[in-house]
Amino acid sequence: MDELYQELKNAVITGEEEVVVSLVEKALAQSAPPEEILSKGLIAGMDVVAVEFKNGDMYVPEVLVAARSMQAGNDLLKPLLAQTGSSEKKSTIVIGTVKGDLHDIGKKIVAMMLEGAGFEVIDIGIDVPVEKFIDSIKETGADIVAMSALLTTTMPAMIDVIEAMKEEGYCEKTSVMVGGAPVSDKYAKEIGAHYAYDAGAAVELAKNITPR
Ligand code: B1M
Repeated sequence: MDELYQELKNAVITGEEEVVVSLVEKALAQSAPPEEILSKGLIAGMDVVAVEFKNGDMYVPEVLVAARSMQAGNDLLKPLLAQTGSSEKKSTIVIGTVKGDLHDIGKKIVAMMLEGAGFEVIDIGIDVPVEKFIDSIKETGADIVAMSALLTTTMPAMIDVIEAMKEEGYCEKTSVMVGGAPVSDKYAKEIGAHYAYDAGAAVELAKNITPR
């Protein structure tokens, strides 16, 4: 089975969606536990992608293709994991691009990489108003709220969300993570959030700031 997991991991890294799907099916046919296929095949592959992307050895299109292939495999496993109740409780992350901002691509990559790393990710889209962030935290009991902004003019919307979280009493329980091209570590500190430079760093950060 180790050989099959290695093949699956490599297929995720190279983004061969059809190969990923057929290897997941093959592993299931051989009675491999779904959580093992997820961790030793799919997540193991995305872990490599995260590191390579962070180091500049992989580029956006390759990451998107890898993440898509990982998701295709994950889609086969999801119902089985839910059915058996065998999926261990994963941290939940609500992610969105802040109000006034329509940039989607980077946020999507971050969301897919987080999902690839085993987090439960709820992507609430772009141009997300404060109330939608708060409602989503309320509904999901999110461990982390992750906000993306690509415009200098929309960065302050992150502060609005954090202020609303304080008012609603969520800041104790829910960590805040921010990112996007104009956002910096300094800015994140000023507004009381954690900062990740890119999708690989976001995965590392999320692992560090939530109990798993
Ligand atoms: Co716009 N845009 N755009 N744009 N756009 C930028 C951001 C800009 C830098 C271009 C420029 O002028 N050089 C500039 C912003 C200037 C500024 O404010 N500093 C700009 C502008 C001005 C605008 C408009 C105002 C243009 C206009 O209409 N006059 C307008 C605004 C619309 C709006 O949002 N209200 C606009 C519109 C658009 C399009 C719709 C055409 C399109 C977006 C399409 C889409 O997303 N579906 C678009 C695009 C594509 C860009 C550029 C060219 C590329 C952005 C991108 O997707 N990068 C961009 C120029 C640039 O960045 N070089 C630009 C690839 C992506 C993988 O990287 O999003 O940075 P990025 O995500 C990275 C990291 O930032 C990080 O990880 C990701 C992966 O590594 N990251 C996080 C992102 N979110 C994170 C969250 C985290 C952690 C890390 O934790 C939560």
